[in-house]
Amino acid sequence: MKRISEINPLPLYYQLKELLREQIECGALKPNQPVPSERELGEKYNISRMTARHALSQLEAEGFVYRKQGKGTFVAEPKIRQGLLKLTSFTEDMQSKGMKPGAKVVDMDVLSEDEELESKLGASPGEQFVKIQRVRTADGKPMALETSFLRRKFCPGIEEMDLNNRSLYKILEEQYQIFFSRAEQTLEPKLADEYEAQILGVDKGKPMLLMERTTFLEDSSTAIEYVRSVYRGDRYKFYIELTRS
Ligand code: 16G
Repeated sequence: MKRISEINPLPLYYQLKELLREQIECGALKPNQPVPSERELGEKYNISRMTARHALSQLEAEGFVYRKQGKGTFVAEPKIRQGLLKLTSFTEDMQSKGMKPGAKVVDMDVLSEDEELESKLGASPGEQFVKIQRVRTADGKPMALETSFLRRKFCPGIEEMDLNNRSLYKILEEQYQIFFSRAEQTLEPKLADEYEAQILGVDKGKPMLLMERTTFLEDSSTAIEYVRSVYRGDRYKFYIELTRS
């Protein structure tokens, strides 16, 4: 058994947190299995309950465990490991992982006279945009809040369609013959605001990942879609392969 040591210069709570994290990552502690209580951890590793509590709350903040009121602390499901190199849709991403994709429309609107969108999408002054905001789910659980803005002249009438539990990219391809070829995307951390927290079922202030994507047609220069997606930090990790040439 690995020990927690006073001689180790790392704080005790940190040593315990790392030890538990290793047990979770190697599968010794399985998803949805209870984590030993503060008292049990205190006795087992000869540390105070306060130290054990600190370690558990750090693990919770990093998305490795979750708490159930009055029931204790449990191991969280492993995060979804999402590659960043391919231009894929949420539906394709989830299906490739054997999960059932879902979408719930929470807002749909037609906008115009929006200078920010005009400049992000290289649109003409006064052009109309369709705003589609959806909560994306995997196996019924909320994962992300996606807010897409489409140039309406390329997909007129899309605002009348029922986009619940449907793939937007599939609709764009099949009904509007819009085939994307590339996208520019950024990724940055953010904290959940009240709205995102409530709609995604997390606490306000939890870490999230904000992705912004601009998606272009096959000619590579006509932008059609600008998206802001807020992913749950406790459910996602993004990866990218680097080569040294
Ligand atoms: C992805 C895209 C989003 C797109 C959506 C379509 C980001 C960062 N990326 O989530 O731009 O609108 O897929 O998915 O949000 P769908 O075809 O399943 O509706």
